[in-house]
Amino acid sequence: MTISEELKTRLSNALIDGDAEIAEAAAVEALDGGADPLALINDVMIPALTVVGNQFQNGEVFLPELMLAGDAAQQVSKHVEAAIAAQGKTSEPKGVVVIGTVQGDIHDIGKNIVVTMLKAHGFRVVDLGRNVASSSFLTAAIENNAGVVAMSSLMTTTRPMIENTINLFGEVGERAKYKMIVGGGCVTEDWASTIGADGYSADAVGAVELCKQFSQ
Ligand code: B12
Repeated sequence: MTISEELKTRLSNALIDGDAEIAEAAAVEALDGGADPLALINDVMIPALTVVGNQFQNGEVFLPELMLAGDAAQQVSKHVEAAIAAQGKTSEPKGVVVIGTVQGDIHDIGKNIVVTMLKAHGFRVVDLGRNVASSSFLTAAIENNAGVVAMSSLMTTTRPMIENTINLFGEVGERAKYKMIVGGGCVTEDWASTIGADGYSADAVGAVELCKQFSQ
């Protein structure tokens, strides 16, 4: 079902203003009304957070406002993730995916959405959380006999940690055993191919598609 323009605007404004209470209530209203959780992310949450991100970059708002918007987004995410999980219908086990946000980066809202989507599609997900060292990705991949290693980075300053991790797997002779996929706001397809990643996607649906493709 499509969300009314009024509800979209209310949710979007609440996210931009960092009003967690109104944002959460609007998200619940939309989901209860049959809104597609992925449409809420793509059509409302990401555009609203992009507005806040740009305002922050331009010095129109500061860290406290960014944090409030982040908190509001997490409240929305909680319900969106529950709705995605409720839609999960796969019983057949798929492969193992080790995932985390790279070292130095604490952004995890998008990564958590990817985790939820993967679980809903039957993958066993080893979520290492955020600020994850390259060596932790390696250890977890080996210990869990993973098929895919997925890395998220939202900042240009931490993006090199993705490359470091891929290189570390190569240095210890483990690179060929895993498909390594990348994503997050500052990652592009071109950059992903220059560092030798096996796959890139701009969103959680694409992340699931990559993992399915690599688990066949
Ligand atoms: C919310 C937010 C925060 C919150 C984070 C809360 C949290 N728990 O995540 C808080 C307030 C804590 C925060 C802190 C900071 N932030 Co901030 N933040 C944002 C903001 C507004 C939204 C990010 C977000 O959640 N987007 C929504 C999700 C759903 O989208 P997503 O993460 O991109 O994920 C989707 C896809 O990318 C993809 N995906 C994600 N991961 C993966 C992985 C794989 C493998 C695949 C295939 C796909 C995939 O699927 C997801 C779903 O579709 C962005 C602005 C923006 N435009 O993104 C700035 C932004 C990322 N932050 C920024 C900055 C600078 C910071 C701080 C350094 C600020 C400061 N001075 O302290 C700190 C970082 C501290 C640190 N060490 O990490 C900058 C980064 C600039 C840059 N290019 O390097 C941005 C871009 C804002 C800006 N325009 O300046 N931030």
